[in-house]
Amino acid sequence: MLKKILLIVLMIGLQASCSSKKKGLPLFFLLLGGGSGSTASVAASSDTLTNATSGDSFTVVPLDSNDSGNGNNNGGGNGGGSGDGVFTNPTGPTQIISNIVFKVMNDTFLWDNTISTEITIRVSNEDGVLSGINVKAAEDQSTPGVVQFLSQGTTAADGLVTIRVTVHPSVSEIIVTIYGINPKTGQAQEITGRIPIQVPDGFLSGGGNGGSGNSGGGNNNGGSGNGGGGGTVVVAPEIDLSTVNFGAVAGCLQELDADCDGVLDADDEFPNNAELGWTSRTGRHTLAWEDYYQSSYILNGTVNPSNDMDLNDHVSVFSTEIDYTPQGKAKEIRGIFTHVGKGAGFNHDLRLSLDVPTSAQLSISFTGNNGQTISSMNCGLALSSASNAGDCVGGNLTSAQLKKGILIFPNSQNTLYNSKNAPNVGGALNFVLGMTSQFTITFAEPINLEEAGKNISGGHLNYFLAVNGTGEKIYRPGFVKSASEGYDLYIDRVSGFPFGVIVPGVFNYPRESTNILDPNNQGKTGYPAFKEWATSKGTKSRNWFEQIQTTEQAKYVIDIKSNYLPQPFTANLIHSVKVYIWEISFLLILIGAGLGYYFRRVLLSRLAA
Ligand SMILES: [Ca+2]
Ligand SMILES: [Ca+2]
Ligand SMILES: [Ca+2]
Repeated sequence: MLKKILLIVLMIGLQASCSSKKKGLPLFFLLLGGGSGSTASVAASSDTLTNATSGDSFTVVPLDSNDSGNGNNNGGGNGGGSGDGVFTNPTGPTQIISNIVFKVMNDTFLWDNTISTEITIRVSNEDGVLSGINVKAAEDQSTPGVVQFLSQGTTAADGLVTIRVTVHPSVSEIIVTIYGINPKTGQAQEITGRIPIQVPDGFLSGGGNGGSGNSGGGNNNGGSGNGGGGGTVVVAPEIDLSTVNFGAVAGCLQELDADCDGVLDADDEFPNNAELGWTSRTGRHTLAWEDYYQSSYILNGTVNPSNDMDLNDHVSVFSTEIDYTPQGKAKEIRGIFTHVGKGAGFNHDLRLSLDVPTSAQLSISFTGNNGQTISSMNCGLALSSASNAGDCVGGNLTSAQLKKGILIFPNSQNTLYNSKNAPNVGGALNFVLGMTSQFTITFAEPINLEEAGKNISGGHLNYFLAVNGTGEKIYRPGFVKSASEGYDLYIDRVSGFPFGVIVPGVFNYPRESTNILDPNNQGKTGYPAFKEWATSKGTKSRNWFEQIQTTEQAKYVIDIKSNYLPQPFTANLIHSVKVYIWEISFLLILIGAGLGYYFRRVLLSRLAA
């Protein structure tokens, strides 16, 4: 029962940190020590950096001592081999030496205000590498004081495991925990430590931190004195963990892992289903597009005269959830999208492309802004050349059809009831809520979604906009590169402008024909730090959308938040919590932190018992 309470509290915490608030200072802002408009990126603490470089990152935490050796800890990893029988000789404590090196992640992928990186860990003991070791990644920075499970993996025959994590940009450190047994004493214990995933720009003496080269474009001293804000670099730590007197927990400790799938009950969202381990949730975000692409202008290095960079041509509020197997493969994707903006003359279809080697069952339904299910969706497409199996009705889609694109919203004129929600500066907003689309994609076989940057960039899936009039398909940064030169085709090479962005929470997007970049520094943008974010390729001013706007700046954006949030369409999935109860969430978070600690100790003592 405690676990249920804890899960709910954790989800509230997640929601609070991912969503925009109706009032008050956003939590994200508090985390950044903000309030004054600071836009500095977040780096790991100096203690964590020092410990990582000196090899002192990890410590052994003995679990409660009334252990009995537990009988079943034979085998499992070369080290544990002769485990039992040694209990009578409780000699040495577990010792650890950690050696950490950092690989700089490709900075092209720092878009969308989400940090996505990987942690590789190799575990060995005095007898050689250890396979079958459960390695878990968690974080406690997105909601202070609450430890949130992220992902886990199991070391393979070579002692290696790689865990991909996707976190809020306020998260600069990951808690890595491995469970095992001291074969000398039979005592259960964990080895745990904090590992940096964001380090100060220039921290790595060997250089290599890409970034740099703010692509000229003339005067790029982004407006309104955002004091300095040295950037951070996202790193992928590689950890060599050498231990003495540490071995794998062999077999299944069913008291701790009811379905024996290797995901401990404390982290298992499907504790009685060995096929599934956990669910990752994006929380509420906004997906906003610029629809006038015309690649030829960009290739020629000439500013595109028709691209007004107002990022309001197609806007939807959404959240997604992905169920993972205990091996970290995706089994099911659920999404809910509500159309809110169409500051465009063109019409568009919004699609999701999945590059996977399996088929999937798609179910999809639509709801009107009157709350009624739309029994027969008008499936007149904006771009008929992009039409695909399953459009508007669902069904079984082959691998090739999944790659061609699942239709989330047909024809944007229809899904926003012929409205735009995009007045010019000074114009009145007569807000009309668009239709809501809800879908479930269940893969025939669980798949590795994160493989080779195919399906996820910046922590989000590969959505694209199909545009009538130009016949173009527009992608977010991170997915499509020039074959010859390797640059990202959906980042304007002149200005650094991305053609699609995902912003945490509900985004008050620019008014019609208001250039969010404000290229001539005329102060005609609601987001003066956007330019620094774009020209630094996302390494600086990651919270450009959270700045407190002056009255003058607010004239250039559309107040979608206060129109959208009271609506019943919250773009939250079933497991999430509505945003307007966030006011009570601080209290619950405090309670949750206490309960979480208590519950964890109970579990750990049961492991040892
Ligand atoms: Ca389990
Ligand atoms: Ca399970
Ligand atoms: Ca527009």
